Amino acid sequence: MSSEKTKDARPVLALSGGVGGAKLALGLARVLSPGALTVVANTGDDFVHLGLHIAPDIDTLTYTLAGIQNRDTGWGRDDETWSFMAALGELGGETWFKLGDRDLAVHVERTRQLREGEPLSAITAGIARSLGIASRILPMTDDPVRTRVMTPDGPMDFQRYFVEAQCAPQVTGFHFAGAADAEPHPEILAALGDPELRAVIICPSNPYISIDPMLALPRLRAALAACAAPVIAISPIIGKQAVKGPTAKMMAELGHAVDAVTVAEHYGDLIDGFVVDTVDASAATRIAVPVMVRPILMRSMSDREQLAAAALEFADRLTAGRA
Ligand code: FO1
Repeated sequence: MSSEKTKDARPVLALSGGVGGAKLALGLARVLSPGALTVVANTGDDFVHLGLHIAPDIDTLTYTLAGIQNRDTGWGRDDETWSFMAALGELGGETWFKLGDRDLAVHVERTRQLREGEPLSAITAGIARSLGIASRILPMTDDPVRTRVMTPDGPMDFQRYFVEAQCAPQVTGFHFAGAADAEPHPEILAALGDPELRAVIICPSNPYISIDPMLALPRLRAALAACAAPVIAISPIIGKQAVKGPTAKMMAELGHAVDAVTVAEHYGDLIDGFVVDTVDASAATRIAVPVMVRPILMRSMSDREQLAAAALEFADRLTAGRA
């Protein structure tokens, strides 16, 4: 897009879940000066599987920012082979959660380092460095937080709900075990308090299962509420449909209208601006904060870059309007 010379070096903080959020994170990384972007990753989806610590959203962000994500699934690595899964299946092992051969290396190495006492954030930074990523990827916390999905039949561990049950059970709510006592990573709090911070971008991730686990950390939520920089969220809903995943299904099951307005209301006072798709232009009058209306579906790299640049310009306009 723009040449290196014109790229903005002011720091930007993005909050992101997996696939949908990672697309915009990549757009932000590409329009900003190298190193200007810090992405906070949801770790509520993390779990221990086959003895390995799996961190799906960290890995989706890492692979996407490194340009080596699996383009068919959105999660996992490109050029993947599945010999390990096939061999595990022959032994009658658990195959409901697919770990590719190349992806496996990350889980094995992460688990080894965690056992040696390294914090998840340092391990994540090391993996990102090895893959040549200039942006910083920060787990929301180094403490364990686990998302549980409430259903009429009782609580379910997140990945059992999401992958094994393919989001079929009705949801009645969510619980983020450990969140109340978890400390946000100190660099997140430092970034939110930095007077130079240009913007906070809430990526078009699922508000309930990708962004809420972060907002459930009391000190992170308070720091976001107190942040001087504009906080801009991008809608994960276009019309009455989620761009990806179960967001629309969850909204309906929770008794909310399935539209962008519900997402803006969900974030409430935490956001200073909201970006909706052109098909939702008429919703703008029902949203309590300034709204930018533009295409938000990210099919191409240029879509990712243009949406990222537009969200940052929107933030700059809000900052200028405050002066
Ligand atoms: N998602 C699936 O739908 N099926 C899988 O078998 C699967 C395996 C998997 C392995 C590693 C990884 O990092 C992610 C993986 N995901 C899989 C994605 C995933 O767990 C979810 O998309 C996220 O947790 C939701 O953001």
